[in-house]
Amino acid sequence: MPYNNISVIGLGYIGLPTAAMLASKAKKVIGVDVNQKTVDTINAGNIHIVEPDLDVIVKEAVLQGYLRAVTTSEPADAFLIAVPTPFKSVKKKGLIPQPDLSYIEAAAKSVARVLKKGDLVILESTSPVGTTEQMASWLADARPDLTFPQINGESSDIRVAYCPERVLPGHVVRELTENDRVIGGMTHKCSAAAADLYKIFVNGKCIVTNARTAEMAKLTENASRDVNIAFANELSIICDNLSIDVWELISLTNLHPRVNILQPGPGVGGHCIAVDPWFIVSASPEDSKLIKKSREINDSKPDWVVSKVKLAIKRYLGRNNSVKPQDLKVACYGLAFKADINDLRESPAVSIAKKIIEINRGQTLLVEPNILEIPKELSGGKLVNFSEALSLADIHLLLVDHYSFKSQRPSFGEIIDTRGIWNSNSDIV
Ligand code: SAJ
Repeated sequence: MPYNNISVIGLGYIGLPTAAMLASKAKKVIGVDVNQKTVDTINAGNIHIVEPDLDVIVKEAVLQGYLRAVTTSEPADAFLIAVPTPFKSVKKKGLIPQPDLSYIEAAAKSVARVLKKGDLVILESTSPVGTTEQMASWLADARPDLTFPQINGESSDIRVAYCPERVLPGHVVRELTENDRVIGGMTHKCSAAAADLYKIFVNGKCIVTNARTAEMAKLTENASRDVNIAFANELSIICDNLSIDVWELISLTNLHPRVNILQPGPGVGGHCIAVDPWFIVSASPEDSKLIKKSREINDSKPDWVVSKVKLAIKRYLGRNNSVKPQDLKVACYGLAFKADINDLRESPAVSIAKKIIEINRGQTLLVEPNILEIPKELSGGKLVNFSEALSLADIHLLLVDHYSFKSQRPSFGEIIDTRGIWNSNSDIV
């Protein structure tokens, strides 16, 4: 199947780069997004997200007429759905978050209107096991005139597959082409059709399985990282109790050829690792003990960091009788959810900074070199640059290991380093 007209539904962090890569291979791509502003931005050859090298590819694709954005679905040969799958907010503490598939349902219904015999529909959104089958049944309900693989198997009019993205924010353009892809068709022909589509821009291997295994593979990748980070976070608390430098400890243990521990931090942020493991837990609550515990360990790390700051404040004021609590300056270094990006969504650093602003009677200084304005929820703090914070603050709280923070460590005051870049055993670059 040549796939000359491809539609990508959802032009966010995954959909837009994928649309741009397809368009860069001289395919006519129609990007669909419900947000008119996003659509206008892309049609003007610009991008609404920060991702290295993507701006140039999108501009070129729009200028050459290969990429066009719209707000409602149009006919195409293949449809790639890359919309968000958040979880529903939990009303009571202790309840397991449940996935919210409403964006996929809306996307499926909008695609169903323009489907024709021979089309391929791929779900890319990170989803609980069984979502591809659910999506196929939404499509079938909306289009009784077409046949689908869940009933008609290999002879169906429409091919349906699940293919998760695995790209790392900040490296999306490279990883989209280089990473291997797991392709889970609802039938063999569905898998083959989807593999043909990805081969347009993927240089990595396209490995075929069934839809449920592909869904679980994506959740497992992120849950594996979450569990490993939880182990590192648990170690960091134990090491703090025992006066051991956890970063030195991990670097030493990782010298063992079969040990590879990840890094502790102030908690796990972003919209993937902190969310996806819940899709496994909610499907199998009794049997996901380790995955659930890891989520809880990582989610509780920000509170532990705040308790360390409270202790540091007490210590500092105890040592410096002349400093009044209202004169104390606490600096939070970094607000993004991880190093060298400007994305503050679901960032543990933001939730910690917010609590520091609440508990600190003096001024809270916020350092985030990748943003120009602080979010509303942190309006009680003051955005300053790195050197101002180093020279003004009494308490220095390192939350994100941005490259620029590695050049200098504070020379006075209390230091709480949640990323291990200022601890005495780390090198200053
Ligand atoms: N983190 C640590 N310690 C570590 C590594 C990460 O505390 O050793 C924290 C980060 O600071 C951040 C969070 O974890 O707050 C998540 O960061 P990340 O770099 O682990 O992952 P994401 O969310 O940027 O991207 C992940 C990736 N998944 C895996 O590496 C298994 C990416 O490949 C996925 O495509 C992406 O989730 C996704 O979209 O699901």
